[in-house]
Parts: sequence; C-alpha cells; structure tokens
Amino acid sequence: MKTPRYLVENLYTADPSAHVFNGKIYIYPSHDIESSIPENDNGDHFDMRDYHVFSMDSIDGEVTDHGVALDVKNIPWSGRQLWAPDVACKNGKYYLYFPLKDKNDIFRIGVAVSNKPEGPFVPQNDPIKGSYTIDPAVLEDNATDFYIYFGGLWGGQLQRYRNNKAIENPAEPADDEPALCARIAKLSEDMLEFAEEPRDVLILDENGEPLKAGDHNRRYFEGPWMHKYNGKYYFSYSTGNTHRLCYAIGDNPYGPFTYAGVILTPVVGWTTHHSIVEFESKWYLFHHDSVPSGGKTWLRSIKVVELEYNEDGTIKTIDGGGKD
Ligand code: FUB
Repeated sequence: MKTPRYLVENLYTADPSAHVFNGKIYIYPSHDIESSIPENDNGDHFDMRDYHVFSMDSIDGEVTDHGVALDVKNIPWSGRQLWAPDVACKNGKYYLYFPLKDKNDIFRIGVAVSNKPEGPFVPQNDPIKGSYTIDPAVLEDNATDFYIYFGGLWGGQLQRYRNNKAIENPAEPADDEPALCARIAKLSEDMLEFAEEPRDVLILDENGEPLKAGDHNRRYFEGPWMHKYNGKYYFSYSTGNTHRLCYAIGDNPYGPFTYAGVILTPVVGWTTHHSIVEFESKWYLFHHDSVPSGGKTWLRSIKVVELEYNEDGTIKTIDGGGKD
C-alpha cells in the first residue's frame, strides 16, 4: 500500500496507536469532537470525551467501529480532555493507557482493563501513582517486559516537571541547554503502576551530545512510539511546533538513542502523531491529518501508509502533504 488510506469516515479520529492482536489490526485513536473552544497553545480545543476502538482483518479491508470503549464520565478521577491512548496485552488481558486531566487540571495517566481488545474497558479508581503529562505508548519487549513511554510539551505540561517533580516556575530550558526528554518507566507485573521512577529518554546528535532545546526541527515534543527492527530499538516522536515525525535508534528500551532522521514531513493540520506496526511482513505508519475537515486542527482523521526501510536500517521519509 503506497498510497495513504483514510480509515474512518463517520467520526473524526487522531493519534492512532495500532497493534496486531489475534491476527487482526486494532487501532486505538483519540476521538476528536467540535468543542467550540477557541484554538490555543494549551490545546484546550482538544476536549475529547471518549474512545472508540477500530479493527480490520487486512490492511486494505473493511474497518469495524466497535463503539465506545471508554467514556470520561465513567472515570472516577476525571477532569477533562481524553488525549492520545495506547493499549498493551498481557496474559489475555488488555490494558488501555490514557492521558486525562484530573480535577485539578493536571494531566495524569490512567489505566482501564478489558478481557477483549475492543473493550469496553473498566477504569481503575485512580491514575498511575507518580504519573504526569500525556501520550502513553507501551512497548512489549521479549514477551516479558513492558515499558511505558510518555510526555508532551506545552498543553501536555511536560515543561512543568524536572526529575519527576513539579517545579515552581514552569518553562522550557534555554535554547542552548539540553532539550526536555520523553520519559520511560518499566510497568509493574500487574500492568497497573510504574515499577520504577520514570527516566529520561535521551536523544543524542551525531556528535553524541544531547539534542538542544532550541533544536526545534529534531528535539522531542510529544507522541512517543517505540518499535524494534532487526534487533534495534527505534524511538519515534513528534517535533510539535515544527510538525515532523522523527526517529532515533538505540540498543535497548531506555536508550540513549541517536537521532536518525525524519519519518514524515508535516501534514495538513498542526499536530502530527503516529504509530508503527508490522503486519504480514510489511511495516505500516498510522498517523493523522486534517485534510477531511478542511484543515481544522482539532478535527483530524486517521490514515495508514506503508513504511519502508533502507538497507542500512534507516527509514525512507514519507511526504505528509503539508507545508514544511
Ligand atoms: O490529541 C490530543 C493531543 O494532540 C495528543 O495527545 C498529542 O499527541 C497531539 O496529537
């Protein structure tokens, strides 16, 4: 499949996390709605209230909408804004990880559980202890260990934290200082908590130096994803205000990772968010843009396109169709 394909027509959907469970592709996106809240850098206009799960038997087959899998009104600790989720499967149970603002308007990461990949999912009473910011993405490594990556700047509140603690005067570092990093933590055996203090996901430049905060074309902003290819760990992410999906390669889940290039150039819309999955020996990039809504940044549509590697393990850059 070389031509991108939009996947859902009856709803606006974004931030697709795709997985292969029981031989099918399952997609866990955000569900965009018209909130009528004016657009701002805090992302208040992304006021999403539930998730739908989608599945398909083949990459060009029919897409099934399994209906509402989790609703904000059923989450005991909820404030507002259900943002980009991800799902992991362990011992026949499915764990949905989701960012949501609590009653104090602070983003936390929650977990909801189901016996089926399509849900419905039952939320825990409280968010993950010690969790903060947005965009959880879970890696299953060697069929035994599960790691959660998370973090997002600006509306995602990552700039409010250093060393896992809230700071008094939230700000991004100066341009010549090391950039803020996504976070990683191993998950507990029961998949419901962090098994350790979250650590920084360090991205290094070609000289082995951490990317700088002013390097907006390459530094981490939000939307982490991790996949393995030929024994290497590929950490991919959005650069936010420069609208690229980039990646960096490392030797283990924690990194450090060395910056390796651009996966997707800017799309139509502001955000760019993705997942990468292998299905029937081909690799696919799931992402979104705002073409179907006529460019409304808060009404996005998920799509899929084939992703290809060069012989040296680098990824061939895909044209997102927006302005660079
Ligand atoms: O969908 C809301 C937010 O927009 C996500 O959490 C970010 O990654 C961005 O796509």
